[in-house]
Amino acid sequence: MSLSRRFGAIALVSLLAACQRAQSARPQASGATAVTAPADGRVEIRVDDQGYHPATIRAAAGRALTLVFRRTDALNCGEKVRFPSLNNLERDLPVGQPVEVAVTVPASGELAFTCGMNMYRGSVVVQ
Ligand SMILES: [Cu+2]
Repeated sequence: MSLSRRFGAIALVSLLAACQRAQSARPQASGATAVTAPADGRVEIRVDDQGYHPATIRAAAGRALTLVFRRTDALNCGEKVRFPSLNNLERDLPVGQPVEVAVTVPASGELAFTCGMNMYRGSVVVQ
């Protein structure tokens, strides 16, 4: 195994460990992290080793929202955010740099987003 491949493997293992810590630390019922989208449609979402804050955004069907993801540190596996129902739309989240994703609230149900490994989860939920 080459040196760079070995470093890659170590990085992957530490990312998986971060994901698993986040899962085990997550409270069973976390209604506290839900917000209603503000009038201007901009929703700031912090990404840390516990996942997305808020993890649930309530908004009216058909509204245009701007989700502004800000990853607080490199010690978590939130380096990518992905929207499975938007044809797997994916954005990199550099640490400390806000990344805006424009979305439209679906007609019903929810618009889910996850980290690259599908372990951090959040969603925009129709009000
Ligand atoms: Cu992950």
